[in-house]
Amino acid sequence: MLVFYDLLPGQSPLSRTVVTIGNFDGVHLGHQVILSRVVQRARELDGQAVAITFDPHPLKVLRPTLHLPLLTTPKQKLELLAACRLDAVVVLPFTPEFAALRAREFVAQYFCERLRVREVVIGQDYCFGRGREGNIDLLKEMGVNCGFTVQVVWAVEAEGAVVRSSLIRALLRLGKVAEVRRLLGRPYGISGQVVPGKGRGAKLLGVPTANIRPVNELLPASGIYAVRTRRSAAILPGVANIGTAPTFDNCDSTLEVHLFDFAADLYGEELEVEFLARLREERRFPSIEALATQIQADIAAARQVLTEA
Ligand code: RBF
Ligand code: MG
Repeated sequence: MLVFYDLLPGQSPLSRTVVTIGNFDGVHLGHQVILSRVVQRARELDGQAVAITFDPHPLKVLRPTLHLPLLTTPKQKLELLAACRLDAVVVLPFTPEFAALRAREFVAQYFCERLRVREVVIGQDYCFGRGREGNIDLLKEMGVNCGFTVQVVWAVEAEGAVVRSSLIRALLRLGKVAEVRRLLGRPYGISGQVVPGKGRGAKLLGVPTANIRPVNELLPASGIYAVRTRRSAAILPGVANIGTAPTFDNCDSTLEVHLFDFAADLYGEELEVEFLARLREERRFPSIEALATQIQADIAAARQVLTEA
């Protein structure tokens, strides 16, 4: 998959494209339907399948006071888009100047001149351009002169609701990772580097944990989770704790993973933790022994969940 971080005037590295546009945070089931339609139409039209997306997320520029933790890092988003079999992704730097571009100018400059678009595939409620003035009607009208058709993709429902990034964020804040998995079409994953912890897990509890410094902006609610951890190509089962370990009067919240039947040193490594099920809330235990007993029960519960997952 080719990745372009801008498309300059007079430059058209692609021709005969089928294009979609969106933020694609999370690359969830709704996005996946749009993206697979783009790929399918590109194959039918003997063209190239292209997604236009933005970095940073437009709302972070347009409404900087809004707290908008993203589901995917730019790197994760590109990996997920590549897995959808797109030919190219255009990541446009979203600046205040860019935001001021009229929808018509954007379509003319990017879709028509620089991407030679033949078909635009777009989600039913997507708006773009200054003041969100660009929509399906505007695209259909411009397509007549510019020589492209427009395909509208309807919202996807799962779990009785329209699949949206905002719903997935809300479910993660409640720790509902099993529901999130059904909306994403895969488990939610947090990437990060293994950093030194207090060394207490192995010493006091007999359960060593890898402490992970997340690169993702949004962590699931605090609690204990059954997880799978990706370490390069390997997938390792385990149990994770997100929280402050209140039994020990800590204050900072951490993400720690205990990997089953695993002993190697992981410091400095890049891992991705995938959340399959929430087992319980984090609690303050009256003694270290009581916590250790509970953790053994968590390990058994997680093993059970993971054999069924
Ligand atoms: N710490 C707590 O204070 N309360 C808990 O309920 C708790 N549950 C945990 C469950 C699992 C499966 C793991 C791996 C850790 C848990 N911890 C909990 C954190 C534990 O105290 C921590 O791993 C050690 O203190 C090492 O940092
Ligand atoms: Mg640790």
